[in-house]
Parts: sequence; structure tokens; C-alpha cells
Amino acid sequence: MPETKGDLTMAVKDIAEAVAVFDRVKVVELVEAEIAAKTEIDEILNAGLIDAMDIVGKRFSSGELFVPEMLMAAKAMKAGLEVLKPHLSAGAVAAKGTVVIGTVKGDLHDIGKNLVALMMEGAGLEVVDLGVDIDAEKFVKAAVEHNAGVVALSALLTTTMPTMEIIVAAIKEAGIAVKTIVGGAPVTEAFADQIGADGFSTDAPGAVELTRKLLST
Ligand code: B1M
Repeated sequence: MPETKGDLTMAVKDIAEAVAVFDRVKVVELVEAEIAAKTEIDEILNAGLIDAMDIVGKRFSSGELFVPEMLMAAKAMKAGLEVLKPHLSAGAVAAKGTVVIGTVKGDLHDIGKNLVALMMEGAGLEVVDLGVDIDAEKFVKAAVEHNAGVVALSALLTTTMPTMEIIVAAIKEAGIAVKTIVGGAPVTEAFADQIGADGFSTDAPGAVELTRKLLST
């Protein structure tokens, strides 16, 4: 039978399953094969790598998996992301503005934040990635030091969302001309409005679009 779109989707789903069983080698092999087969990079990323983390999250919630397994899945996903990286950041041009990005204090999740940073770089933005567990003081210091136009905050835990409010307030208090954007699985637009952030996005491409808009205003 000829290869159909359905077959391709199945192959991408195999990537998700390989991540969910923590098979780093297989993830790399499958992602490389999909790139070679000219599968859409977005499809590999979304239906392959990102969907896998949803599977893992659900298995964690149901008590089927524990933290060490979540970590192994994260490592498998990161290995796949490394292979995709050159394709995600293709077409980079001269920097169009500087973004300081980090995961907020108390939160160690960095896959989504790394993805946002990667796509921002790909869109020609200068990105200063502070890493994880970053407090208000560090964000303010970095924004001043790098003359940033946007500070981007990521949080994956409901317990670290209030820290976003503290950081947004500290940036305003510092009186620096920098916009703040927030994102991460539990973050909503209503929350972003409530804490006085300048923008919110549900995903990495949206964060890039939003940042470009904010930098051009
Ligand atoms: Co954690 N974890 N985890 N975890 N973990 C979640 C988030 C959880 C939903 C799992 C679950 O219960 N189903 C849950 C949070 C529940 C809640 O708060 N309501 C949870 C928990 C409870 C915990 C611990 C507390 C577990 C424990 O110790 N008992 C602990 C906390 C540690 C800490 O941070 N202090 C913990 C630890 C970990 C690991 C370290 C093991 C590992 C992280 C490894 C790493 O990141 N290096 C981990 C993982 C892997 C997950 C899940 C399974 C996957 C997260 C992920 O990488 N997703 C996650 C379940 C899930 O999300 N389904 C879970 C893929 C990634 C691409 O998506 O980060 O959402 P995401 O990014 C998206 C968007 O959110 C958006 O763009 C990306 C897509 O384009 N986005 C932005 C992200 N940042 C943005 C910023 C923006 C804009 C968009 O603008 C600035």
C-alpha cells in the first residue's frame, strides 16, 4: 500500500511512545528518520515530542509513573529536541531585540522554556536564558544589564505562579522600560491580566509572535 499521511502520523506517534518509555536512542533515531522523510517539523515537535510529555504527565497523575521516570522522559524528549534544534532555529537573522527568559523561583521545569527560547532565537531575537529557579532580583538585574525589551517568565507549577506576580511587580518597581510576558501549562490569560503582565501565550510560537509585537511598539 502507498505511504499515506496516516502512516506518517503513526510514525510520529512512535516518537511519543519512545519518549514515554524513556528510550533516548530510539527517540533520536525516529526524529532523524522523520526529518529525513521531510515530515513537517511542527508535527514532529507537537505530535511527537510535546504530546509525549502529556502522556507522561497523565501517567504521573494516575500514579503509574513517579518523579524519576518523569525525569527520564524529559531527558528523552530533550535528546529529540536537540536533533530538531537546527531546524527550529533555521533562518535566524540579525537580532531584533533582547529577551531575558527564565523559569521562576521554586520551579525546575525547563523544557517548555527552552523551546520558547529556541524559537525566539530562530526568529532573530537575542535571548539571554537565565535557566531555572530564578528570583525577581536576578530577572531585574539581567534586564538592566542586557537592556532587554522583554522579560519572559515560565512556570509549570500552580505553586510557583504567585512568584510570577512578585517578579512582574519587582520589574515595575525597578522603573525599567521592559515588557513582561508569562506562560507555562497552568498560566492563563486571566492570570496574566490579573498580575499586570504585558502578555501571555499558550505556546512557544505564540510567545515569539507576542514578543515581536511588543518589541515593535
Ligand atoms: Co513535573 N509536574 N514536577 N517534572 N512535570 C508537571 C508540570 C505536572 C502537571 C505533572 C502532573 O501532575 N500531571 C505537575 C504540576 C501540577 C500542578 O502544579 N498543578 C508536576 C509536578 C507536581 C512536579 C513535582 C512537584 C513532582 C514532585 O516532586 N512530587 C516536581 C516539582 C519540581 C520543581 O519544579 N520544583 C516535578 C518535577 C519534574 C521533573 C524534574 C521530574 C520533570 C522536569 C524536567 C525538566 O523540565 N527539565 C517534570 C516533568 C517532565 C513534568 C511533565 C511530565 C512535563 C513538562 C514538560 O516538559 N512538558 C509535566 C506534565 C505536563 O506538562 N503534561 C509535569 C513539555 C513542554 C514542551 O511543555 O513546559 O508546558 P510546557 O511548555 C509549553 C507551554 O506551556 C508553553 O510553551 C510550551 C509549548 O510550546 N510555555 C510558554 C512554557 N513556558 C512558556 C513561557 C511563555 C509562553 C509559553 O512566555 C514567557
